[in-house]
Amino acid sequence: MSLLGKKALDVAANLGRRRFLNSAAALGAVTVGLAACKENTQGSAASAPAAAPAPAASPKTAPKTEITAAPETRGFVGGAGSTEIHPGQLDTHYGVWSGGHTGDARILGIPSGRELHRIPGCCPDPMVGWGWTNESKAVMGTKPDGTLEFTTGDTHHIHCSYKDGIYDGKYAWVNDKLNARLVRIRMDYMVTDKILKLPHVQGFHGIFPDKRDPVDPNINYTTRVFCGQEFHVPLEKIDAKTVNDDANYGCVFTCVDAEKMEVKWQARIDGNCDLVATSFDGKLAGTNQYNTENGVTYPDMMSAEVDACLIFNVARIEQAIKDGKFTHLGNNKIPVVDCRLDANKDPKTALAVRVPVPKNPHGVNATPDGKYFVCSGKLSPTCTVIELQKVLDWFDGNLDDIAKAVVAEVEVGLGPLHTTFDGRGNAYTTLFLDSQVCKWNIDKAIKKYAGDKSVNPIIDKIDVMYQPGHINATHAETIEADGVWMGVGNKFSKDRFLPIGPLHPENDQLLDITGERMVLVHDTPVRGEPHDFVIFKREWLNPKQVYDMDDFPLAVHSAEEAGVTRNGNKVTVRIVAFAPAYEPNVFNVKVGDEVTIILTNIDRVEDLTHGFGLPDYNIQFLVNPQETKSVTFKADKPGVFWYYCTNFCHALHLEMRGRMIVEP
Ligand code: CUK
Ligand code: CUA
Ligand code: CA
Repeated sequence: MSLLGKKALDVAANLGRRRFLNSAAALGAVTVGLAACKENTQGSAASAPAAAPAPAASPKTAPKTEITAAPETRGFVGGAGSTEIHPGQLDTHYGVWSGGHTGDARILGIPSGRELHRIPGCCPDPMVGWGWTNESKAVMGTKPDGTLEFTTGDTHHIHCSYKDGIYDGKYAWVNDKLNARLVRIRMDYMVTDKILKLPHVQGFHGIFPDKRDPVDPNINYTTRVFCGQEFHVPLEKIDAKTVNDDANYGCVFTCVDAEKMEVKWQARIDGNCDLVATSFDGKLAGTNQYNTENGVTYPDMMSAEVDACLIFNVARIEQAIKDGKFTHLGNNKIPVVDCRLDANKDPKTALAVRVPVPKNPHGVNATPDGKYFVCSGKLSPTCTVIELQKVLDWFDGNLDDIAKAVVAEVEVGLGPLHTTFDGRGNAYTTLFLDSQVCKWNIDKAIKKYAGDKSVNPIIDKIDVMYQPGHINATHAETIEADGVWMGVGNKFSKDRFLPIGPLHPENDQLLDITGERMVLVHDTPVRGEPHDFVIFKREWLNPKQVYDMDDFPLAVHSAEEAGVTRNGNKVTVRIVAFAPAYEPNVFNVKVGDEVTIILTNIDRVEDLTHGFGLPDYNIQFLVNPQETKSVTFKADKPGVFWYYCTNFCHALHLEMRGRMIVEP
């Protein structure tokens, strides 16, 4: 509280139902009070923002530019069009969101904000039977007894596969921070098809696919996914000494083969990895590091005034592996290269270089023109612009000091976290503490940093509700950033929606960024906690509506193929579903049998999905048109069990059922 200005306290006293959070997300005084501590100025042109807390942990002061007004006072109507999608109309854009601690991914229509789909990955989802069917269990991974190894997850960052600098609609990847898994989603069917557990990694945070190969010009598409490790752990071996001695802890940076979903290589690093970005030429991958101190406590992690963005030379690392310059961690076969500082002092041979960035940066984002990485300051009120050609120059021995790759440090406001771009040379950075988005011009920031005091790179600021994290504009992670819509993921919604008890939704907001000034146009309540997302026009994706039966080796093609076969106490029951019936609609097994049910939906009609629920056996799943799924269980309860269709499919949907008779 001591860090809040008097005005903020006055505001707090008068807030009424706008509950004043002063401790949520607080990291202690030393972190400048990362808390929701600001009045809602939206809709009230007269009110100024609450006094900003002083950036105690930073030598910098807040920028002077304060442009804050409700959009209705701005005299500007956005050029992106209406967010209202009328009945029967389609959204113009897809939004692909991570789900956070629901462990899923989500598809939203933009600009309406309507949630269209959830794609389960690391966690079971009874809606579709994810985690119940044999096929989904095989993707998720099981223990020797056949039960799932993990049933919870925490998905943060979602990015799509590239070709020629734009999305090719093939895959999306999302990280599971909790259990260090990389989840791949097939975008043609919008289902998870592979999950990879990363060895040695805890706190798997940033991911980014590459955009082309660093060497082979013919490979102009994604073949790698880079993965960062946020938490330090003992890497060499685990014994009573190493687990207690944090001087022995370390982190790795992991490169995954995008197609095979296998680890290609890992790199030992100093410090940690937070988020990850890749260059458009395929040559560089970077990760911002907030814990260059290798600390395990707050004071440790925040002791240095300068942290870093660690940038990897992908071609050199892979050449070193070809040349046999690698070791192993543990007893797996994964090549591990040394990207620690001591081993990489000579630019001519260095595999990685550390670019200095002020205090505990969060987020690193590649500009759509391919020229820069932008790191957001978090505990410094600045964004740092790193020129990638200068980084390449350093690797070539043509830049004497890597600090010279920093070409701008622009003061944007308090608590900068993530940055996006409009393709017109402007950047948009979320300010967590200020509850604002700051629009700034990259070229002007560079000019100012070079000494031209007359330029002001700050173009606009707008209040968002409240405490924003990720931000992304249409196509902003591609070469076709078009600066039309911009999403902002706010961590707090407070008073923006009807009260629903103590757990509030979060607030994903949409802004129109076609003009000089940003316009807030839509609030979408979302179930916690989507972190990251990308938004792209619907033409870039063409999902299929009906499966191809040939893709399923177990498919039951017709009622003639349906029926029961027995092999000892293993019973296989092949069933077809076609509205509104199952064939067979009765079968017999004996107590103690191991029963496998294989179910094919032979309907070909779009949107004609059937369910399969088996009472008291805790089984439920969906089969979409032409899809086959299976479940295996032990018939341990005698009696009559009506399996029934759980998904409304027909006027006789309620009659769509059959009996499993378990004989004692
Ligand atoms: S982190 Cu969540 S707001 Cu995991 Cu991308 Cu920055
Ligand atoms: Cu099939 Cu309801
Ligand atoms: Ca630090």
